Amino acid sequence: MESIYGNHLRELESVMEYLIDEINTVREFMKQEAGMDPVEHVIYRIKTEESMREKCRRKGLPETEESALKVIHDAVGIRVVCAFIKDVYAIRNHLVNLSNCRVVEEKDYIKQAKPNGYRSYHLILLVDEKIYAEIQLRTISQDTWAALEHHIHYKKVTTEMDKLIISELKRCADELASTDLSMQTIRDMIRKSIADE
Ligand code: 0O2
Repeated sequence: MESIYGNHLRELESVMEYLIDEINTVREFMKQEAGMDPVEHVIYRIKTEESMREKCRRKGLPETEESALKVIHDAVGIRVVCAFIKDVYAIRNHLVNLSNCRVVEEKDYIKQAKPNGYRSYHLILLVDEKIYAEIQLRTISQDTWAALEHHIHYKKVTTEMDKLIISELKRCADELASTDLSMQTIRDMIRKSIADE
């Protein structure tokens, strides 16, 4: 069977590499400036053939190159996990200002969490007016929570136990968000105290 990406796989890879390079550049810059790596880890992938076809079916789209590259925007996916909330926004600011990238969509699920408690910053960029890439930026706590929640993400809620699990997860998400804010405040205080010395 022909690839759903036609002959564009190499282009997808090179856009992914370009964005990773940019993330590393701002990461290095911030490291030099503040003496601390703002990024805990980065993961990235080109959506697999099977996963892209499954997404097309789920969205009622034909399994074509057009759907995979133009209608669906996460063939290229990058997740940047930071220790602190302010670093999420600093990296976001760098990416949205890249001259060859146009912001197509931004969803700030950190300021406005999903009803289930999901928090993350989602950015869709159109690179060189050609290739879309989805970048998810989040803190370590948000990432830990999302990984756990992923197990039940697509599960139908049927039993009382399911409802309890969902409400407990939401409670954890809110507690983690409050801890993220406290950790940010502590870091700001440490930096101020060092600067004042
Ligand atoms: P995968 O396998 O992670 O790629 P769309 O991208 O159009 O299907 P939507 O709702 O417009 O969906 O986009 P949104 O809200 O920006 O979410 C896209 C991605 O964010 C998802 O990708 C997940 O990776 C992640 N995400 C969104 N909501 C949740 C959530 O409640 N829990 C967790 N754990 N992750 C979430 P995919 O394509 O669903 O899956």
